[in-house]
Amino acid sequence: MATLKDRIEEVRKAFEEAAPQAGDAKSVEELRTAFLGRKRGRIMLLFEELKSAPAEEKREAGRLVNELKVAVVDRLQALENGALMAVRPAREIDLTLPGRQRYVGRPHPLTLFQEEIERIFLSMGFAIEEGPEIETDYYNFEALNFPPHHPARDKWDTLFIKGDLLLRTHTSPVQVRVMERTKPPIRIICPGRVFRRETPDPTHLPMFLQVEGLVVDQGVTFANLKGTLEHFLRALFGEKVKVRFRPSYFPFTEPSAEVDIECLVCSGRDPDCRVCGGTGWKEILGSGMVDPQVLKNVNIDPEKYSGWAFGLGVDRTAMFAFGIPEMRYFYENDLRFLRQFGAK
Ligand code: 2NM
Repeated sequence: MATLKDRIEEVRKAFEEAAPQAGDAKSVEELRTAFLGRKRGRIMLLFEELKSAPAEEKREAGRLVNELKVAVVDRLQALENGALMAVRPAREIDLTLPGRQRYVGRPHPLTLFQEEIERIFLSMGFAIEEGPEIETDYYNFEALNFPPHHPARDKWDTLFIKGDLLLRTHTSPVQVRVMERTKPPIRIICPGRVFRRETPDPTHLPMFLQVEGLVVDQGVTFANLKGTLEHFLRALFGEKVKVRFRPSYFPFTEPSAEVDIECLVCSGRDPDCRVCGGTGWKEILGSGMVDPQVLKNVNIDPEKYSGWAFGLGVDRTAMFAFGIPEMRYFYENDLRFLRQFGAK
């Protein structure tokens, strides 16, 4: 009579014969049911028989059935993997094709323009300083010689936050902070976001970019202001550009001047020019000699030191330089607009 051990060997042989025939997922599954199925699987039946086997056979037969089961489970897994691998893609994959193209980012046009301005001043030995966008009334106005309730404040229509806090209307407070903590000589520019209560239109937005500059030292004169700003405007707009200074007023400078360059759109030839209004000139920046009261406010002795300062709207100037009719284009982030600037 065949022993349990013989029947284990029989099942093992049967599995080894059947396994190579299982080529797809379905036949692998059928093989699994035939040998490992919970009720009728041939290995499971061996486990049943094992229960009633005589004690002297049980030990070795038990070990053999277990070994067989582990071997069958392993082999079925391998067969299943093979069946999955055999499923071919509908089309062959062409590995020589290029990968999916990724978009390469680029600096925003206002960033490029601001950096151009920064490079010119850095080349003249200026340093770049930054400061908070939320300011106190003192740094935004009082230290700059605007007394409370003075009508000059109306020109800087302010977004107040709470109590003493407001959104800075210019980057001059950065210059006040630098003058407070630094001894002259001071040569800085302060780029950054500024905020004013404006109704948006083609040339005004409630947030825009500014660059302000400041020089404080012994013996600094209006001639230094004029020469430096002329050099800056020629570096930015071209060596041949015509520059003119016009008297003006700012609370923090005395005397003050507005600086114009010739209209690069019409060169003064179009009486109906939309950019210069037919004047032939375009205002680019405001400037002046720092008021002695401002120097006193930051503990710099105006008898010993003098200084000049300027302020320029980056957005407005970039519009003029690039011939853009709408300030909002800079902030809409339409790629058809943004892709026209900087490296291809
Ligand atoms: C301008 C025009 C003129 C200016 C003055 C100062 C400071 F801090 F020195 F007083 N900062 N910026 C200034 C002067 C700004 O913007 C149109």
